[in-house]
Amino acid sequence: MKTFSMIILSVFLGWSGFAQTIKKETIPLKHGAHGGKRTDAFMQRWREYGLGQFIHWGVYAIPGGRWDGKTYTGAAEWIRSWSEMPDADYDNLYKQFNPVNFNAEQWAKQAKQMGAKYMIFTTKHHDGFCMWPSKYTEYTIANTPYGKDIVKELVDAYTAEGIDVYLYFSIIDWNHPGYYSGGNINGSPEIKKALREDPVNYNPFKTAAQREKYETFKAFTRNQLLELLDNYPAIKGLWFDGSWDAAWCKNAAWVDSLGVELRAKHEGLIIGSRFRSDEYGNRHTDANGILIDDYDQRFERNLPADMAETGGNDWDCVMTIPENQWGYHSDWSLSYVKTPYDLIEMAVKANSLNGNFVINFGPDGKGNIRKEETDIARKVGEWMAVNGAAIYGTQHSLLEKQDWGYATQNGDTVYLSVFNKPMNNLLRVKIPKSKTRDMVYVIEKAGFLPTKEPVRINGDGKAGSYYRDKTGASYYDIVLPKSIRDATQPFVIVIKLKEVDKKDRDAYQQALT
Ligand code: JFZ
Repeated sequence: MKTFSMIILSVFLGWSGFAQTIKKETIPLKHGAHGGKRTDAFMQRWREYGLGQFIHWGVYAIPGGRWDGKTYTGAAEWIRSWSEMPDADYDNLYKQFNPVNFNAEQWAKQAKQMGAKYMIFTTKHHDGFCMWPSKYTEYTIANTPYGKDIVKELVDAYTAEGIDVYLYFSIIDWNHPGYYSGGNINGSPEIKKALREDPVNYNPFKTAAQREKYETFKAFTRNQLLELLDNYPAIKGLWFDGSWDAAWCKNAAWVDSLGVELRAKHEGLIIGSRFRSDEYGNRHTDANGILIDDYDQRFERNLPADMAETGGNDWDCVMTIPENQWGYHSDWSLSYVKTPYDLIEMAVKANSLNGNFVINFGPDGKGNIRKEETDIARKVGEWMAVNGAAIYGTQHSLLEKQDWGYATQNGDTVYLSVFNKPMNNLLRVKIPKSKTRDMVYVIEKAGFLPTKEPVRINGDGKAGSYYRDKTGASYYDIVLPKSIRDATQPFVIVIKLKEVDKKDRDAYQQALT
């Protein structure tokens, strides 16, 4: 086996204050990452979203995880692959798709109230059914009793509410005759190894006919993507799925050129790491460990533990409300259903690690958003309306993760989102030493975000107000205001940091009283 020798370099990233290990570019790649982190305004806007909404909607919403009196316990949008449901039954569902209660404006208003800044919509999931009237197949919304262009309705309604729209597009298509699955390269070490060792001669196809037909699928996929960009110029990006397939990875050169074409057609287009692999089948990061495309999409239903795990890259986390249901499932008793505060905590954690957090909704076959999701949207939105400053536009803080919750930062303002309130109502906050010699951080101001009331620091800056440890970090005890002592929900304390000369610190602390 050919082994890739790599030199591991420890690179210190000053801007975020953590050490990241990246692999030095030693393997020549034609289709690896192209260029570094984007700095344009489109990507800057993406970074500031903080919170988004995902919507999985398609004909799978009609069975809603149940067929012929039996319940499918897998993800509802995968029901076609369930042996209990005949393919022909599934493939005829679209003839009944008539979501009479669908109201795009209402969905968009709800998303806005929840605080979502972007929305990702499933234009086509693995089943191949198109929620827009694609010219390239009959299997679309145009041939349902509903008939109208759902993608257009949603793009218009969300854009009108100021919410950016991204289009989810599956490159697995169980409906197209040319589609071929070469197997999941993540799930199969043999495939992964074969592609890695001899990418030129590796052949995922069993017959020449399959290989030829796959060319029609590639042309179809390209046509559909160009069509989406033509039809919906207001969208900001494409959210790909299904790219773990060996046939797709084998076509890395073609996929790469398709990406170039899509970007040239649509200014600022944002594409995540789930679109293409390098020529050796490496996904998300290439053989040199560098992120492929604009942001890391590997954190699905899963948050990174710390900044090191993010590699310093842009990333998003898409999250289901039940354990693993994206499309509508009529029975949510099958798994734990997250509460609004579970989701808020994940959103804050994601933002504290420089990621965006996206909550998934699965409307039913009639176009209703279920009551549980509506309640969650409302409660998340109520929290965001008061505490959103802790999320929108914030970044990884120079304050480390602490027992009570997470810190996020915007300039010299630090938001302390408290999920574990200390029993004694003193919030002990650790503030690291300044990186500048002879300088230290002090808390210039502290307040309670919901009511804007200032909060006291224990000891009023006299003895006992803070202490230092061996690393030079300072610890402050913030006295939680009376109004929050019986809190039943997470809350935010906001502090303003000031960097002062060490010798001025004691004087400064006293002045604070
Ligand atoms: C995929 C889909 O199969 C699923 O139906 C849903 O649309 C989701 C958003 O994406 O599922 C995945 C994709 C990637 C991983 C797991 C499930 N992954 O990387 O672990």
